[in-house]
Amino acid sequence: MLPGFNSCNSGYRYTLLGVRTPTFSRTRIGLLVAAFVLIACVGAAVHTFVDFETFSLWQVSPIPSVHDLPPLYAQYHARELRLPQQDWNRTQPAEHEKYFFVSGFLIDVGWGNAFEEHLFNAYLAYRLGRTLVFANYTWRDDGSQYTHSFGHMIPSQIPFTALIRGPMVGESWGPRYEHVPSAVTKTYFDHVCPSKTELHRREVHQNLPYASDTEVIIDAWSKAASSVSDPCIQTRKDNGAVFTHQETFGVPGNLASIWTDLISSPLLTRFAWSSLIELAFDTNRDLFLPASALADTPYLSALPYNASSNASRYPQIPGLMVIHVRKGDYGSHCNTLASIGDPFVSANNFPSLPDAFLPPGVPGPVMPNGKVAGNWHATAAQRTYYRERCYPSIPEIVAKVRAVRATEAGRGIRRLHIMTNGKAPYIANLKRALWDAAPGEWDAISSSRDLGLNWEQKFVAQAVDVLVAQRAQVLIGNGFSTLTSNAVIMRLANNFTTDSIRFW
Ligand SMILES: *[C@@H]1O[C@H](CO)[C@@H](O)[C@H](O)[C@H]1NC(C)=O
Ligand SMILES: *[C@@H]1O[C@H](CO)[C@@H](O)[C@H](O)[C@H]1NC(C)=O
Ligand SMILES: *[C@@H]1O[C@H](CO)[C@@H](O)[C@H](O)[C@H]1NC(C)=O
Ligand SMILES: *[C@@H]1O[C@H](CO)[C@@H](O)[C@H](O)[C@H]1NC(C)=O
Ligand SMILES: CC(=O)N[C@H]1CO[C@H](CO)[C@@H](O)[C@@H]1O
Repeated sequence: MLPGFNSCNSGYRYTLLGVRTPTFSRTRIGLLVAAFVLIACVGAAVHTFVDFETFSLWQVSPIPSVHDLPPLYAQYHARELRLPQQDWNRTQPAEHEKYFFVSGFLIDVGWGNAFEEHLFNAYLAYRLGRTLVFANYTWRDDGSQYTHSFGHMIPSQIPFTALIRGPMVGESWGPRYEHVPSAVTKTYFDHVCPSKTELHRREVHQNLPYASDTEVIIDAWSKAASSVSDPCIQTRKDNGAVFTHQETFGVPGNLASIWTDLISSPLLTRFAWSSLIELAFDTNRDLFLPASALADTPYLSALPYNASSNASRYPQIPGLMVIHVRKGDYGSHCNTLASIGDPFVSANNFPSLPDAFLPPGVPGPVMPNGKVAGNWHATAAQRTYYRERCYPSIPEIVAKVRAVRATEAGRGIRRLHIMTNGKAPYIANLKRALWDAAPGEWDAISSSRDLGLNWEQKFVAQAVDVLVAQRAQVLIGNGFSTLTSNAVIMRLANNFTTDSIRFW
């Protein structure tokens, strides 16, 4: 048992409006934690929720005095530097080694955007036949340890391995992919590649039509990279990201050409969440799993990583519905989306999914920012439609939950988890409305704010919600949110049925 873990669970649970699940069985978790996970849960009685979505508004109550500063995840950074594919004795790449680093990756964005971009950069490196170079999940890249965001201190950089495992962060690509090199850290890349050849996105894309298909973009990078003999390639930082919202993720149809290959690649078949994230799931799992399943379900954090990644590791949780309720900035953000005519993002706009986004009077899928669709001036009816789909009211949420429960995919739903950046009084009202609309039909209704999280987990809490969302029997997501779309990607990659993926 890791010292301190037990004691920080006592009196730990927030007042859960109507959660009737007993909180036994948490105490064993400490035994199961991988050794490198630091349990830093002193002070968990002060419950904070860190919202890492784009345009986020911090929901956090004052930082407890036992933690003057945010966590720095030092043991994860150290472990990344020890990845065995990095031979620090080298002063230059070995004969066969060729690296690729997207230097202009997005910073200061929510986890949904950061994960999405990293997945696609990893796929690009794979298609180029080059070793992926990965940096940190970065809020600020000026060498600082901490940064202020919406009045709160957060880590400036979080190692990706504090959130995820798999080939995206240096694990092996596994059987049949022995030829694919394992990713390395940016620190190692700088070590073996003191000088690099920079590719300019503007040049690589200059002959491509705006918002080209993803396969076309990859092809252009492939040609550009193969014309360089230098094993050390990075993109030019001031040219920004390779894959952007405007040209790729926000353009309906643009992911179709690579989709089948992407989801069957080890990037997703060997994907896993970090032990830290899985431990947070385990700690709170009595909110999500049916009570009858608790005894026979192994803790995620106890499963060896490479014995069961993806589909087998993260099976559907029967009886659980997850809904993603974006509040805060979305009040105005949804108006902006209506003004510019943005569509659902990424996998959320796949035509195979129910609840397609089709504003009245628009002949086909909405294209981003009017750039593809031509001039866009939202009508009053279209603005209303955007509001309903992007920022539903409590009665609209309750009605949608009820309607989805009545479908075949919603049969047997007894628990609801609300992933949200909403404030406590709002969540209390929403929970009350959901209970009142279906007396006796719920066993539990929980929210992001109800999760018991240790100090390191609080700053990566959105990933915990994605893990829950990807496993729910039914998900009702926000079609404009990349956090939702990442859960959708995982569900589709793991062969969950499309009728279990719904949107407001
Ligand atoms: C690197 O060099 C050190 C010191 O010469 C040696 O002990 C170590 O085995 C070397 N490591 C590798 C991976 O070659
Ligand atoms: C990632 O963070 C660690 C710890 O702060 C730092 O040493 C490293 O340089 C960072 N990597 C990059 C690419 O900035
Ligand atoms: C799992 O990891 C072990 C040790 O790292 C390795 O020997 C084994 O081949 C791996 N199995 C798979 C399926 O990747
Ligand atoms: C996906 O699920 C369908 C049934 O829903 C099944 O027929 C198919 O074999 C599954 N595919 C994989 C790769 O598991
Ligand atoms: C390691 C592992 O569990 N891989 C599995 C990932 O999921 C696919 C099916 O979606 C399986 O075929 C793999 O065995």
